[in-house]
Amino acid sequence: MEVYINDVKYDVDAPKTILSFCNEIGVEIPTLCYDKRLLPNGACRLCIVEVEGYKTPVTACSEKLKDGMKIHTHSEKIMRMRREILDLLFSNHPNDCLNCDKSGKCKLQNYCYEYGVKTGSYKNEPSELKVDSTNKFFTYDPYKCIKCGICVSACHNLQNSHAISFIDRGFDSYIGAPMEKGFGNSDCVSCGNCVSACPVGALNPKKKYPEDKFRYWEVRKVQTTCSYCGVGCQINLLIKGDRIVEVEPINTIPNDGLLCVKGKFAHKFVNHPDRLTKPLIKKDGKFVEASWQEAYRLIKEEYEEIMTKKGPDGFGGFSSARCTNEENYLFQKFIRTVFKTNNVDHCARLCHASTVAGLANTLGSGAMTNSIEEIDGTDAFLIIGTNTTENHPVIGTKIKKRVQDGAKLIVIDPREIELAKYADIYLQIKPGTNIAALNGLMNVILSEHLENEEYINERTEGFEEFKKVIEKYTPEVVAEICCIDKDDLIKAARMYAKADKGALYYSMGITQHATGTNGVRSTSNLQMLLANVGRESTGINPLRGQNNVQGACDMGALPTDYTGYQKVFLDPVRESMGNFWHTELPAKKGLTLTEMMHSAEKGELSFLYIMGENPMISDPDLNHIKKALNSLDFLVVQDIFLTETAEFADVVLPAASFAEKDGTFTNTERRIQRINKAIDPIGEAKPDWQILMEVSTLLGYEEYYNSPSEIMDELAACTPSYRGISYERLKTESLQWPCTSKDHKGTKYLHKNSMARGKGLFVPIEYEVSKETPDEDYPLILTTGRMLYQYHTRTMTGKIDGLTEIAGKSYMEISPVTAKAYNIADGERVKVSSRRGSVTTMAKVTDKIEPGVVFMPFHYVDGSANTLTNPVLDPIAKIPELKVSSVAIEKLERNSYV
Ligand SMILES: Nc1nc2c(c(=O)[nH]1)N[C@H]1C(S)=C(S)[C@@H](COP(=O)(O)OP(=O)(O)OC[C@H]3O[C@@H](n4cnc5c(=O)[nH]c(N)nc54)[C@H](O)[C@@H]3O)O[C@H]1N2
Ligand SMILES: Nc1nc2c(c(=O)[nH]1)N[C@H]1C(S)=C(S)[C@@H](COP(=O)(O)OP(=O)(O)OC[C@H]3O[C@@H](n4cnc5c(=O)[nH]c(N)nc54)[C@H](O)[C@@H]3O)O[C@H]1N2
Ligand code: SF4
Ligand code: SF4
Ligand code: SF4
Ligand SMILES: [Mo]
Repeated sequence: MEVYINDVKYDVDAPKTILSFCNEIGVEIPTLCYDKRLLPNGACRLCIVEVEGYKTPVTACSEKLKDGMKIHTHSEKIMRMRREILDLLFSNHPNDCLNCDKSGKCKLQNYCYEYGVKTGSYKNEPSELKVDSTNKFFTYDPYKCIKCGICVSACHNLQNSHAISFIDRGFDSYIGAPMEKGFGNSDCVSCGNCVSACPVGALNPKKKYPEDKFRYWEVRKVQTTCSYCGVGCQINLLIKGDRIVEVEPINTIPNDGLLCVKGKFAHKFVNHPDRLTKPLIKKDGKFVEASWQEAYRLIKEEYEEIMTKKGPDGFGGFSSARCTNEENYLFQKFIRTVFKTNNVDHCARLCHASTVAGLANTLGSGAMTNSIEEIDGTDAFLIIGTNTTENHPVIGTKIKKRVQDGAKLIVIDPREIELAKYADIYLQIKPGTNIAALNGLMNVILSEHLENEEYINERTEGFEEFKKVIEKYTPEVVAEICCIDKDDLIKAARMYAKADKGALYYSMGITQHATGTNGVRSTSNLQMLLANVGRESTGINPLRGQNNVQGACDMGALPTDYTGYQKVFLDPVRESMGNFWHTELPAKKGLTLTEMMHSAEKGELSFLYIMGENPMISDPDLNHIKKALNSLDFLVVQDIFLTETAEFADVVLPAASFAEKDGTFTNTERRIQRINKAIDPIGEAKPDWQILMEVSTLLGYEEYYNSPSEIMDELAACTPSYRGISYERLKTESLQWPCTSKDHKGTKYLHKNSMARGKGLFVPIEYEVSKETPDEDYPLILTTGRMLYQYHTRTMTGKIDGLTEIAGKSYMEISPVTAKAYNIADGERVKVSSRRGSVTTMAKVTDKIEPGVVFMPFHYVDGSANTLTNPVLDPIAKIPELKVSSVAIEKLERNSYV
C-alpha cells in the first residue's frame, strides 16, 4: 500500500501501526506509555497524529496504516494538543527535576523541553500518598507516576509475575501490590523489569550511598554479558569514573530487555572493598601482601620442587566456569603444556558432567539442542529437575509467558516450584526417581502407540532392546516408586505425546545423581520417541548453570578433552594438538575434580592451581574437602575475593572481574557473546588471561597475546565448532556453535537432518535406587540446590545488602507434617546430621515439600548443606549425588548451636 507521512510518499508492504512505521523511517513521534514489547494501551495519548479525512486525531501506537492514508505527525494542531497533554501531566507532577535521579533520562522532562512546556498550569489538591520503599532495590514515588501503566503490563505480560496493579481511581490512583502491601510484600521478585521500563522517575533504583548517585549525562555505557547464570543476558553497565552505578537491560537476544534481580541489582561486588587488590603469600599461617614478582617466584620454586619429587601426576588444576572462553582455553593449555598432565577440570563436574557424557553418547553432542527464542513456538513443556524461574529466571519468564498463551506445561520435581503452580500436571516425585518417572511416561506412550514410528525407524537405533526394558515400567509400578498418582502419570504422557512440539527442559534435578548419566540418557530416549530432537521449538534442553560453564567445557577444561570435545586419548588428535602447540602432550586421561580431591587426600596430588572456584562450600562432604586441601603441598588460588578455599592457599592471586576485562562467554544455548572491559582492574588485580600467560611463560612455556581477541583466533583455529568465530564477527553477529567457517551463520538448533553421531541411540535404562536411602538412623531424604536471591558460594551475592536482607541465612525447607512430628515450628533452629557431619540451620515450614523430604540451599558457610551431602559418584560422569542423601534432624532449644 501507499501512505503519505508529512506529505512524503512511502510504500508499505506489511500491516503496521503508524507508530512502528514512523519509527522505521525515522519520523519521531513522542510516546510515554508505549513499549514495543507490549500491546499498545493508548493511555498517554501523546502519540496522537492527524489523518486527513478523520474528524479527530488518532493514537499512532494503536492505529494501523491503511492504503492512501495521509498522516501529519507534527501539525500545528497536534503540537498544541501535545503541549496540552504534557501541561496536564506536569500539573500532577512534582517540579523536582533538580533532585530527581531520572533527570536526563526522563521522557516527560525531555518532551517538556522539546515542546516548550515550562510549568503545569492546572492546580491539583495534593493527595496523601506515600513513597513506597518496601522493595529492597527500588522505590516507587506515586507523585512522579504518570499512570502510563507500562510497569503493570511489564510485570504481567513480560515478567509474568502479576505482582502489581493499579490501586484506586482518579488522582489518588497509584501502582502497587493488591491489598496495599507495597512492592516489598507482594509476589514481586525484584527483577526490576518494571523499573527499567518506567519512562519517568517514579520507579527508581535505590541509591543508598553518596557514591551511587549519578547524572545520566555523567556515565559511560558499556555493553556486556551478565556474569551470573547461563542465560547470558545482555546488559549495559553504566560507569561513573571507575564504578558501576547502574545496570540496564538491552532489548536483544537472548533476554529481550528482561533481567532478574541479580543481573539488574547485584553488581556492587565489583567495586566492593573486600576485593583482592594484591597478591597474598602465606607466611607462618598468615597472609601477607606481596608483589606479583614475589608470588610468581614462589610458584616457580614450588613447581620445580614438586615436579622433581612427584612428576606430572602430582599436579592438577581447577578451571573456572566464571571466567571467559579465552581464559579457560589458556588454563587447560597451561596445565597440559606446563604441568604435562590432563588433571584439569572445573565445576561442570558437579553440574552437567552427566549431560556432557549422556548426550554425547546418545546424540553425539552434549549441549542444549535448541534456542531460548524457540520457546515461543513450543506447544508443551516438560520441566524436570529445573527450578527455572529461580535459577534461569529469564528463561522461566519466557516459559511462563508461553504457557499463559496456551502451551501445555508438565512439571516433575519433588518441590512444588513456582512453575508447578502454572502446570497442567504436576508430578511431585520422590527425589532420585527420575528414571522411573521417565520410563513410566514412555511406557504409556508405547502402550498407546503415541510414538513416532517413522522417525524412530529413520533416525535412531537400539529401539527394540530399549523397548523391552520400558515394558516393565507400567504406571502402577512407577506410581509406587515415585510416590505419585498413576492417573496423573498417564495423563501427563498423553498430553505431552499429543503436542506437536514438545520441549524437555532439565537441570540439576536430573544430573546430580549417582545415576545422572542414565537420567540424561532417559530424557534423550523420551524425546527421540516423540521425534522431538532436530526440530524447531522441541529438543533436549539442559539448562547450563554458570555464565560460562558451556564455554569452559567447550574449551577443554576437562580431563579427557581438548577444545571442542576432541579426545586426549586418541593418538592422532593428541599428535595434532601437540603440533599445534609445539610440544608433546600427555596421553594419560586426567583425574576429574572429584577424583583430584581424593588423590590430594591420599597425598598423591600435591600442587593444585584453582582459578575461580570455591570447593570449600560447593563440593560434597566438606570435611573431606578440608582434609584434601590440608594435605596439599602447595595451593594457588586465583580469585576476585579471599574465599573460604583461598584461606587454605599458599599463594592468592588477585583476578580482574568480568567488568574489568575483554573476552567471551558461551551461554546455555551455545551462543558466544562478548564481555567488554568497562573499568580498569581493581588495585593490582590482573585479568585471568594475563596471569595465565605470565605464569605459563615463567614456568617455561612461552605465551604472548596482545589481547583476548588473539586468543580467540588461536582457539578458533584448533576447535572445529568455533572455527568461524572472531571478535570482528561478534561486533555485528550473535553466533551459536557449531559455527564452522567464516561464512557459517551458526546453529540455532542441533541435529536437524541427522544426529551429530549419525543415528540417535536408544539406551535401555533401568531405575536404580539412590545410594543412600532413609533408615532408622537417618530417616529423612535431604535434597539440595539453590534459590533466586543467592548465587552459589555467595562470594558475589553475599556482598549485596538487599540480597542478604532477603536471604542472608541458611535454612531447611520441611513439610508441616514432618515439622509436627519433630515438634518444630517455622523459624526454629534445627540440627541436621548425616553420615558426613552435622550443621545447624533454621526450619522453614512449607507445603512446597512432601513429608519425609527436606531441602537445603547450599549457598551458606554457616549451616552448609555440603557438610551433609553424599560424595558418592556416578560411575560414568563422576558427578556426585548432591540431590539425595539421608539425614536426621533434631530440634534445638532456642539460641543453642552445635
Ligand atoms: N539464583 C541462582 N541461579 C543460579 C545459580 C545459583 O546459585 N543461584 N546457579 C547456576 C548453576 S551453576 C546451575 S547448575 C543452575 C541450576 O539450576 P537448577 O537445576 O534449577 O537448580 P537446583 O536448585 O539445584 O535444582 C533444580 C530442581 O531440582 C529439584 N530436584 C531435586 N531432586 C530431584 C530429583 O530427584 N528429580 C527431579 N526431577 N528434581 C529434583 C529441586 O527441587 C529443584 O527444584 O542454576 C544456575 N542459576
Ligand atoms: N549441595 C550442593 N552442592 C553443589 C550444588 C548443588 O546443587 N548442591 N551445585 C553444584 C554446581 S551445579 C556448581 S556449578 C558448583 C558451583 O561451585 P563453585 O564454582 O565453586 O561456586 P562459585 O561460587 O560460583 O565459585 C566461583 C568462584 O569464582 C570467583 N570468580 C568470579 N568471577 C571471577 C573471575 O573473573 N576470575 C576469577 N579468577 N574468579 C572469579 C568467585 O569469587 C568464586 O569464588 O556448586 C556445586 N555444589
Ligand atoms: S510507575 Fe512508571 S511505569 Fe508505572 S505507571 Fe507510573 S510512570 Fe508508568
Ligand atoms: S520488580 Fe519485577 S516482579 Fe516486581 S513489580 Fe516489577 S516487574 Fe513485577
Ligand atoms: S537470568 Fe541469569 S543472565 Fe539473566 S540477569 Fe538473571 S542471572 Fe543474569
Ligand atoms: Mo552448576
